[in-house]
Amino acid sequence: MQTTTIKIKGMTCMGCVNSVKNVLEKISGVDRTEVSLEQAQVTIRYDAEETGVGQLKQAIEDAGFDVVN
Ligand SMILES: [Cu+2]
Repeated sequence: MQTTTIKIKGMTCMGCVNSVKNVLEKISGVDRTEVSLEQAQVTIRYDAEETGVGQLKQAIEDAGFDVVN
């Protein structure tokens, strides 16, 4: 398992937090996500053989948010 932290722009409420969580947890290989509204970021634990940072970032952007890093 691998862990990455991605900075996100555009989350304003718990609804946004849940949206980000939901899209990420639908990706196969994603084990656990922890979204922080205050820190505007998500920490994702994932299986690097099934998914990667590119796909994770894409899913966040597809959900309507901006990836900062
Ligand atoms: Cu919101």
